[in-house]
Amino acid sequence: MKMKWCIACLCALAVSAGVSRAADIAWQSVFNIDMTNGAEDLAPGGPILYALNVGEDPAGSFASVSVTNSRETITFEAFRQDGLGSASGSFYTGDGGASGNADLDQILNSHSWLGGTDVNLPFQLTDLTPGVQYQVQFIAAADRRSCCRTRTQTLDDGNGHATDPLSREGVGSVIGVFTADDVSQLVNLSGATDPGLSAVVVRQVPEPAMGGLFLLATLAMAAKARRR
Ligand SMILES: [Ca+2]
Repeated sequence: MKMKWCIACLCALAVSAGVSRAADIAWQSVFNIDMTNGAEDLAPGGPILYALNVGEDPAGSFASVSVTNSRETITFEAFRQDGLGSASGSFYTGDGGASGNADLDQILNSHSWLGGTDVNLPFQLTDLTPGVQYQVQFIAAADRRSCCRTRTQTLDDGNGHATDPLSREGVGSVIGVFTADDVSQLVNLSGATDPGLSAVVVRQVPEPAMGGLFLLATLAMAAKARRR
């Protein structure tokens, strides 16, 4: 596994009490990735720490996939973790999914999941700097097959702050902001059946000088989400 993939770790089998410390996460409203201009729904922010194409095979043809929107290009590194189910195929596009961006479609066509009923998948964001404010965007397992499209997954910080359910067929996404209190941050992903993820983007919250621009972009996205 390349080092840059080690900065985030899906600890599927166990998370000991010693690494479960986590700061409070302020979650925004859950929304679905737009099916015409989906790349614009990759949230703007400060410098990117890492972006993961969760479920993609690092040894395969899509080890690195870059998505360009009107603001920037974000490079997603393929990421899989032992202990989780992982698959790349046509889970999103095979049954009518289309984000309007072929690269984002590729990212949505792979996901990792923890199999079972009412299971809890602990996701560790690592390589953080204590005291720094981060923004994390999660995109749920994208899966529009008849077997699985109605499944949902919910994220929480372990401190009582949970999102609304993220849709698999939506595809659901959510943005959270937290100030790191350690070098890692635990996020729990839970669901009635096989909760999973397609992608994660971790970036810093912009410096104050950029705050006005960031605020405008965030407000525009929030307004867009409300219209859906
Ligand atoms: Ca993926």
